[in-house]
Amino acid sequence: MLSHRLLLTALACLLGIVSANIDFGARDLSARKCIDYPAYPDLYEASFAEITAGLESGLYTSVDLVKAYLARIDEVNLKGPVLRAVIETSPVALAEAAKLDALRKNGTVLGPLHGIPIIVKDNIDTQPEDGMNTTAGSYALVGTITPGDAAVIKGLKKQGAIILAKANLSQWAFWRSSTLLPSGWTSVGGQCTNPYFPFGNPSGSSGGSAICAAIGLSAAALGSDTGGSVIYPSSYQNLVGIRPTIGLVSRTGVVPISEHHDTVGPIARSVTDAAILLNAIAGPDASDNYTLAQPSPVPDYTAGLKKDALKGVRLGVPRNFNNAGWFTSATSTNTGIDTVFEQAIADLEALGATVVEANVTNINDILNGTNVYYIFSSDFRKDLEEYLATLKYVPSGIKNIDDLIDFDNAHPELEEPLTYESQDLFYQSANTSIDDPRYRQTIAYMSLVGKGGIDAALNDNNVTALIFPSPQSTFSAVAGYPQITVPLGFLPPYTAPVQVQNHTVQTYDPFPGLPFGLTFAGTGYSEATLISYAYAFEQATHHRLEKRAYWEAIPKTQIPDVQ
Ligand SMILES: *[C@@H]1O[C@H](CO)[C@@H](O)[C@H](O)[C@H]1NC(C)=O
Ligand SMILES: *[C@@H]1O[C@H](CO)[C@@H](O)[C@H](O)[C@H]1NC(C)=O
Ligand SMILES: *[C@@H]1O[C@H](CO)[C@@H](O)[C@H](O)[C@H]1NC(C)=O
Ligand SMILES: *[C@@H]1O[C@H](CO)[C@@H](O)[C@H](O)[C@H]1NC(C)=O
Ligand SMILES: *[C@@H]1O[C@H](CO)[C@@H](O)[C@H](O)[C@H]1NC(C)=O
Ligand SMILES: *[C@@H]1O[C@H](CO)[C@@H](O)[C@H](O)[C@H]1NC(C)=O
Ligand SMILES: *[C@@H]1O[C@H](CO)[C@@H](O)[C@H](O)[C@H]1NC(C)=O
Ligand SMILES: *[C@@H]1O[C@H](CO)[C@@H](O)[C@H](O)[C@H]1NC(C)=O
Ligand SMILES: CC(=O)N[C@H]1CO[C@H](CO)[C@@H](O)[C@@H]1O
Repeated sequence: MLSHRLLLTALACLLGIVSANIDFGARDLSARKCIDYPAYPDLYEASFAEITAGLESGLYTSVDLVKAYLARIDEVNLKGPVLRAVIETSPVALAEAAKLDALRKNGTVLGPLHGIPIIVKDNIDTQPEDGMNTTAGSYALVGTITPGDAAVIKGLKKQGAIILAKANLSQWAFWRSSTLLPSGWTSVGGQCTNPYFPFGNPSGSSGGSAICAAIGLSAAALGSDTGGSVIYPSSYQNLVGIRPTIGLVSRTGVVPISEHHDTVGPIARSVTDAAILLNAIAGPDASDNYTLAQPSPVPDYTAGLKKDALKGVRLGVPRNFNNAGWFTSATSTNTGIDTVFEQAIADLEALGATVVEANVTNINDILNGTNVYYIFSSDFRKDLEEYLATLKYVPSGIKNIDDLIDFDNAHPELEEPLTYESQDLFYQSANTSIDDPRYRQTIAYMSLVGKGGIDAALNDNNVTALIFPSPQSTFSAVAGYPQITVPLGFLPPYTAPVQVQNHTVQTYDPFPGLPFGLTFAGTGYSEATLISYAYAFEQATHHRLEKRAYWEAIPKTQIPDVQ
C-alpha cells in the first residue's frame, strides 16, 4: 500500500499541484516522480506562452523541450499504458531545435511557435529531409517519398514550430471501414487508446493527435477533419479543436478522402493556442484552389480573445438534434450530459449572451448518410489517385483505389489481421465514377441542404452561432462550415464501459469519465467569431482542469529531468 505521504504526492501530481522535496523512500518509484520545479511549466498543461517564457528567460532551451517531450512519449507510447498515440518520432527534431535555439540567441524569433514542438497526424506530408513516413496508418504508404512538406507544415515551420512526431490515427482517416474497424486503429501504429480510461476509445480519426495534446506529448497537435475527425477526438480527450471552413486551410500534401469536405485543424489544450495554430495554417495556397476564394486578408484569430466576447451575443440551441442523436455513442446510458449542457447555457447567459432555440429543421436531410458517403466514396477514388501521383516514390507501387484494395488483400498479415479484415468503404469507392451525373447533383444538393440548413437556423433566429454538446460535427462538415469545441464535462463515474465491436484489442465507448465538450458552430468563415465565444466560455469555466488522465497515462518527465 502506498504511504499516506505518497498518496498525497500522487494526488498532488494528478491535480497538477507540485510539492517540494518528496522522498520516495525505498520503493522504486523512479518512473513515477513528480517533483516541484519552480518556474518550470508542467508539460501536461503548459501553454505556448508559458513554454515561450522559459525559452526567453533562458531557463531551458528548445533542445531541452524536445528531449523532455521525447522522454514523455517513450514513457507512455509503447510502455506503461501503451497508448500508441505516436507512430514515428522525428530523427531531426533535436537538430532543428538546436538551430532554432541559435536563432533565438541571435535575436531572431520566427513567430509565436518558435522552438515549440508540435505533433501532426500521419496523413500530413513531411519532407523527406525530416526522416519520417507519411502513411495514413497503412503499409501501402510506408517508405513513400513525399514531394515536400504539406502546406500546413510549411505554415507551422514559418512560425518556428518543430515537427516532433507523426501521430497515430484511424486508418485512412477512417475511410476504409467506419463500421467494422475501430476508431484509432491502424496497421502501422496499432490501436491507440484514450488517456482518460484504460482502452477507452480515443475517437477519431485524429485520435493520436488528440492523445498527444491531452497529456503533453507535445505542446499541441494538428488533425484532419472530413466528417468530424478533429471535433470528435478533441471532445473525447478534453481539448479544444477547430474544424475550419473548407477553403480556409490548404489540403496540399494531405492524404485525402474528399476535396469537398477535407480540412486540417488545430487540436490544443486552450482556445488561445488553437487560435495561434490556426493563424499559422490558414491562408490561400495556389496548389489548392478551394483556398483562393477565401475572404482577404486572413484574420488574426487571436484578436478576439476577450473575456467579455459573449456580451450581447445571441446564441441558438438546435433542440431538435436530440432526435438525430447528438451524442450517439452514449445514448444508451444515463449520461447527465443534458444537465451539464443546461448549466453551460446558464453560464453563457451569465456572461451576457442570450440563448434561444434555433432548430436546424432539415437536420435529417443534412445527415443523410447515403448522400454524404456517396460523395466521400466518389471523391476518395479521384483524390487518392491524384495524391499518389504527387509522390516521388511509392514502394508498394499503388496508383489508385483498385491497387490499394489489391495490396491489402495480397498482404493480409499486414493489413487484414484477425478482426481487422474489412475494407467495405474502399470497395464502395472503387465502384464510383465522378462522371456519373449523380455525383455533381449530389454535391450541389448537399451543399444547398447543408449550408442552407445552418444559415437558415442562424438567420431565422438572429443568432451568430449554434451551441450544443460535442461531438456532433457531421452536419457542419457536410456544409463545409466551421466548428470549435471546448471542454465542458465528463460522463459520471458510474457510466458502464461499453465494448466497441469485437476486436482483438478491445476498446470501450462510452466509459466512466469520458470527456465531452461544448461546440460553437457557425456559417462559413466565422472562425474568428466562434473562437472569441469559445475563449470567453473557457476563461469563465476552465472545465478542462477538472479532471486529468488516469495516473499511468500521465507522463512524469519534466524539463529539469533532461537538463
Ligand atoms: C547570428 O547573427 C549574425 C549577424 O546577423 C550572423 O552573422 C550569424 O551567422 C548568426 N548566427 C546564427 C547561428 O544564426
Ligand atoms: C518508415 O517506416 C519504415 C518501416 O517502419 C522504417 O523502416 C523507416 O525507417 C521509416 N522512415 C522512413 C523515412 O522511411
Ligand atoms: C479548381 O480547379 C479545378 C480544375 O482546374 C476546377 O475544375 C475547379 O472548379 C476549381 N475549383 C474552385 C473551387 O475554384
Ligand atoms: C425544436 O425542436 C424541439 C425538439 O424537437 C421541439 O420541441 C421544438 O418544438 C422545436 N421548435 C420549433 C420552433 O419547431
Ligand atoms: C437519403 O437520400 C437518398 C438519396 O437522395 C434518398 O433516396 C433517401 O430516401 C434519403 N433517406 C432519408 C432517410 O431521407
Ligand atoms: C463493387 O462492389 C461490389 C459489391 O460490394 C464488390 O463485390 C465489387 O468488388 C466492387 N467492385 C470493385 C471494382 O471493387
Ligand atoms: C438581432 O440581434 C441583435 C443583438 O444581437 C439586435 O441588436 C438586433 O436588433 C436583432 N435583429 C432582429 C431583426 O431582431
Ligand atoms: C469475436 O471475434 C472472434 C474472432 O473473430 C470470435 O472468435 C469470437 O467468437 C467473437 N466474439 C463475439 C462475442 O462475437
Ligand atoms: C514511436 C513509436 O513508438 N512508434 C511505434 C508505433 O507502433 C508501432 C507498432 O507497435 C511500433 O512499431 C513503433 O515503433
